[in-house]
Amino acid sequence: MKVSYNKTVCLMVLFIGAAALYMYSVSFEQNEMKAFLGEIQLLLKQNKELMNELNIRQEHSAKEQNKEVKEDPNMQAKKITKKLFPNSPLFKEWGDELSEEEQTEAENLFQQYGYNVFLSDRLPLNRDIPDTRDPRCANKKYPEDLPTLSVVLIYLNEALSILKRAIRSIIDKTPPHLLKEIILVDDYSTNEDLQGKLEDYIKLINKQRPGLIKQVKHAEQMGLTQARISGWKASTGDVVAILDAHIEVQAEWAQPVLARIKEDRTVIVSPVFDRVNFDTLKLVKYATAAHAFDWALWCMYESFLPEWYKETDESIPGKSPSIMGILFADRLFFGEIGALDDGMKIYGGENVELGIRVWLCGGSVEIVPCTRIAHIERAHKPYLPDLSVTMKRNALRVAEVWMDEYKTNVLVGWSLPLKDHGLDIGDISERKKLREKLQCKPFKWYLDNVYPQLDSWEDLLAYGALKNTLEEGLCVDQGAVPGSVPILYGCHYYTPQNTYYRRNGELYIGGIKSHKYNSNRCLVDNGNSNTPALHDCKTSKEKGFNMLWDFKQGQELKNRGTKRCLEITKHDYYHLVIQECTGQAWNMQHVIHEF
Ligand SMILES: [Mn+2]
Repeated sequence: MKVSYNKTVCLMVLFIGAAALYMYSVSFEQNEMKAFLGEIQLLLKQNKELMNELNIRQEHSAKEQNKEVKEDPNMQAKKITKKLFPNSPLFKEWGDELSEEEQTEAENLFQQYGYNVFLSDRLPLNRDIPDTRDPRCANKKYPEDLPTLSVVLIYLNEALSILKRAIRSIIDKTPPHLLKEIILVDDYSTNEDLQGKLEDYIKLINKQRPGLIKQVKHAEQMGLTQARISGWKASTGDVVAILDAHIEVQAEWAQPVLARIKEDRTVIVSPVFDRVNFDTLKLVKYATAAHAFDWALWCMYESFLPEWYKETDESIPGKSPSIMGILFADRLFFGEIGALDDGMKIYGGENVELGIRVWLCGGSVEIVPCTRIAHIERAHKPYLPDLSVTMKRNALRVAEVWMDEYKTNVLVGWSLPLKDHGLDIGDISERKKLREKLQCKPFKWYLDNVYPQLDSWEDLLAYGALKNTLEEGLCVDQGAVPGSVPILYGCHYYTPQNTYYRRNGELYIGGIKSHKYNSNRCLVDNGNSNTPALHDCKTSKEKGFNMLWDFKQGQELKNRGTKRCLEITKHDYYHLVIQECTGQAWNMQHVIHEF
């Protein structure tokens, strides 16, 4: 089809060319005419030759197509293979050419591990990955006599090829005199691959480098924090790196961190991660940023403080409020400041606890950009289907030990009641003793000096559902999104019905942001209609909207500017309105400070 289309185009060009030449030639003298006719003949002859060639090509092409059909039934079968798992994230951008059997195998492995084991098994252990470092990193010179490094790899049911690739990259990319040992911490894996076949690989390496790989095996699943602690306890190097096992390290990854910790043993360091896609296993470069958290203590990326940006050199270390999880520390200093909180369960919060503790108790946290580690972001984690359960509990533990008067913010962040939240946070007496012993600073110092981007919520008076005393089964709700009209709705107490009242008179509906640089949505009286409105608070302030409310628990909710009230009226059913005050009363669910 494609060939015959090309042929048609070619013929048209030749025809027009020949005709134009002919028309042109008639105005010439006869003798000259002859010469031109000769040229036309030549042109036509060439045209004929071209035609022949095109015919030959077309035939050849047809033969080729037939050949494909006849001689490679397999290939044709693949082209029409249907996607067996059209909804699986694994096959969104990968796996088009797989047979049905291969698709099933790949999908089963993906379900088991959360990343593409089928592909990993087919890639070389020492595969090349792009060097994502700032160009200045390659030119840096480091001292020869750096501290030695113990690398701890934590895993639970990791795929064998992924674990082997992590080990391979560490051995290949660390100067032998600096790499003291690699400690594999198995948090009670059950997959068979990690038994015999892994042992064989370890033997092979230890034959070349006696004692390099050590193993710590848990007899029951102890969770991420315990696994990290047991790996650290087993280590003997000057510096310990506690890593996930689904990683590959970049060139010269160890020297920048070792040099930094040699300069200052009280610095806990995180590398910069790059993302390895769980499906294609391709590397995506991540920007260098600080690590931090919101008031629910979920980790997130954060900008550095302005000083770091003034240097305009992305290869220099930057101070960070917290770490995401992977860490490097002076082995002994890590013990002196209390390692990790062993009362943490399963997953989450332990990294934030470490960050806050190190800052408050005599150390600091840094990101070292020339140390980069490629890390697979799994589609699902092996520990628990819903991590928020342990995350919430661990976060409350951090709040109780470290956050002083700001601990209520963690409850607000999780929309929990101030009293009787009903969660067992375990015994925190040892951690409180540690805080005493190390004479750590108050949490306010951390907010003021280390993480000023976090909104301290100091003036937050109340939060939770907002109900009118006339009808307590209905709650104020942010209404349709996108949209800017709050409504009354049957109480369900999820985020759309979370309201917040601040001492300055702002009233938010539909959630509160943890950071000063983010904006909430404020209740506004536009002054002329009865319909209440929700607008971005920063914009409302700039535009001078009526966004401040006088409110006392159990009393009216009155706009300071218009002197009108938020009330409810009944036509068939209750509606949320702003009108002349008739003395209706409101209650907000949880009161932080009496108001
Ligand atoms: Mn990980």
